[in-house]
Amino acid sequence: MSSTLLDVFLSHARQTPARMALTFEHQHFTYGRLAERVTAFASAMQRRGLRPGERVALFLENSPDFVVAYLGTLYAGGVVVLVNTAYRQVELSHILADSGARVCVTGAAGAAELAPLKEQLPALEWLVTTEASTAPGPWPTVEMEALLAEGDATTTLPLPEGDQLAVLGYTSGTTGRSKGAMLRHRNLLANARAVTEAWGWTEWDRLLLTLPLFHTHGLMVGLHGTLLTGASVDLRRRFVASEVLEALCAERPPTLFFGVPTMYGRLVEEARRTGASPRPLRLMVSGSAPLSPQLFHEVEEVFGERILERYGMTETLMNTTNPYEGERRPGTVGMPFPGQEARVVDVRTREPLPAGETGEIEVRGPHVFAGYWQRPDATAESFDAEGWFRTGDLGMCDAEGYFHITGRARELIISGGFNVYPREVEEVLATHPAVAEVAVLGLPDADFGEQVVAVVVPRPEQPPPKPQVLADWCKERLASFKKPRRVVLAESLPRNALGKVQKHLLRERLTQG
Ligand code: MCA
Ligand code: AMP
Repeated sequence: MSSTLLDVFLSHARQTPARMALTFEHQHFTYGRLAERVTAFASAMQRRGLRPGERVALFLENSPDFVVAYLGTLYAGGVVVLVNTAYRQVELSHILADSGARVCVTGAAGAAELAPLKEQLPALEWLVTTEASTAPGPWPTVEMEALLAEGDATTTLPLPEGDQLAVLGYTSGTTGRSKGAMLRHRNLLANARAVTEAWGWTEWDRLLLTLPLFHTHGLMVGLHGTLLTGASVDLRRRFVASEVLEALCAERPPTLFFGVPTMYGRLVEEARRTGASPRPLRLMVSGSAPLSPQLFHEVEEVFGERILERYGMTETLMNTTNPYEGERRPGTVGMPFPGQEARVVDVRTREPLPAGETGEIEVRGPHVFAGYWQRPDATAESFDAEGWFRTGDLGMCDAEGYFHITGRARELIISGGFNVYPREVEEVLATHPAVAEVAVLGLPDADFGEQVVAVVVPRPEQPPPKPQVLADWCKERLASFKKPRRVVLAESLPRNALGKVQKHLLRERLTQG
C-alpha cells in the first residue's frame, strides 16, 4: 500500500496517463503530462544539489507551476514551505529565515519583494521564477521552463517515506513569531484518505478550486483530495464571485466547490443581483471560519442545497465534518473524520467534559502534525502525554455527537478565512512615532466575518495620527489583509491590576457606540 500521496499520484499517472488532472485558464494537464513535469522538476532539483529534508519555499499564486513545484519538491525529497503571497517584509523575512529555505520558487513580483531581504536570508541560495524578471535580483535565478529542461522527465526517483517531513505550514501564535507546523507525508495521506472517504470523493468528481494553494484548505483538501482519488480540478487564479457563479451555472458544472464563508456570502449576493439560479452540486463545503446559520440557510435558498461545514487547522489538517449522508446541522462542525478522534476538555483540569459542556477542543490521530519546527518548547506545550493536541478552540460536543465551536482560547482574528494575530499588528503599529499605546481586536464584519480594529493612544507631544496613515504603515510591512479597517483614538487603554489590556471592555465599548 502506498505510504505517500505522491506515490498515489504517480501511480495514477502510470495507470491512466490520459485522464484529465488539472485545467487552468486555457491549459490542460493530464495525469501523464503533469507527472512528467513533476519528475523533471524533481530531477533538476536533485541535479542542482537539493538534498533530502532541505526546504524549498513556494511564494506563488495559484497556477500549474505551483502544483509542479509542490509535487516536484516532495519527489526530490525536499520539504515545502508554504508562503502566503500577501506577505510582506516582516512575515517573509521571518518565515524564510526560520525555515532556512535554500530555494524559493516565486513570480516576478515575489522576486522583487524578496530582493531587499538578501542580507537577512543567508540560507537562501537561489530562486526559481515562473515569469521572466525584468530586473536582475541579488540571487542566481533560473526560469521554471529552463529548470524543467535541465531535468529528466522519464526517470524514476526514490520515493520519500511516510515518516519524512513533507511540508512546513506557518501558523501564528499568541506570542512571538509564527511557527512552522511540521507535516509528514503520512499525515497528508491519512487526512486525504479520511476526507475523501467521508465525502464520497471519486475519480468522477470535478472540483472548482478558487482557494489559494498556499494554505491548507486549498492545498491539503482541494488538491490532495483530487490527486488521491484520480479526479480533476478546475483551478482558478483567484476567487471572483461572478466567474464562479458562471461556472456553477454552466452546462457541465463542477461536482464539488469548497470555500470560506466570505466566498459563499459573495456568491449569494451575486446570485441575487443577477437572478441566476444554479443547480445544486454534488457537494459544497465551507470551512476555515465560522459559517453563520443565516448564511447556511441563504445558500440553501439560492443553491438548493445544504452546505457541509467542516473544521480544520494547519497543524492537524481536517478535524471534524458534518455528515455527507445524514443531517448537516447549521452552526456545527460535525463529528471527527473516520480514524480520527476529538474531545472537549476542561481548560483548567484538562479532564474530558460531558456532552453539552464547553471547554477546549483536543484532537488525536494520524492526521496530527509532528510538532513545531525547531520549537520543542511550543511542541511540548501543545500535546499531553497521551498525544492529544490542544487546538486552542473552545467548543462543546452535543448529545448527538456534533461539535460546536463557540470561541477561541487564543487571541485570533479570522478575516475572510485568513488568520490575523493581534499581537503582530500591535507590534508594527507600536513602532509608528505618533503611537504611544495600541490594542488590536476583531469586531464583526458583514463580508469578512471579522475585521481588524486598532485602538490607539496617540503620543501627547504629536498631532494625532490619521487612520489611513496607520493602515498604510501596516500595509508596507505586513500582508494587506492584516491592516486595521478601523482605527479608534483613545486617551488610555483599560487595564487590569496586572497591567494587561482588557480587550473585552474595549470590544463592549466599540460595539455599543
Ligand atoms: C483580501 N483582503 C482582505 C481579505 N482578503 N481583507 C481582509 N480579510 C481578507 N480575507 C483585502 C486585500 O488586502 C486588499 O486590500 C483588498 O481586500 C482586495 O484584495 P483581493 O485579493 O482582491 O481580495 P478578494 O479577492 O476580495 O479576497 C477575498 C477572499 C480571500 C477571496 C475571500 O480573502 C481569500 O481567498 N480567502 C481565503 C483564505 C483561505 O484560503 N483560508 C484558508 C486557510 P487593499 O486593496 O487595501 O490592499 S487554512 C485554514 O484556515 C484551516 C486549515 C481550515 O480549516 O481550512
Ligand atoms: P489556521 O491556523 O490558519 O489553520 O486556522 C485554523 C483555525 O481556523 C482553527 O483553529 C479555527 O479557529 C478556525 N476554523 C477552521 N474551520 C472552522 C470552522 N468551520 N468554524 C469555526 N472556526 C474554524
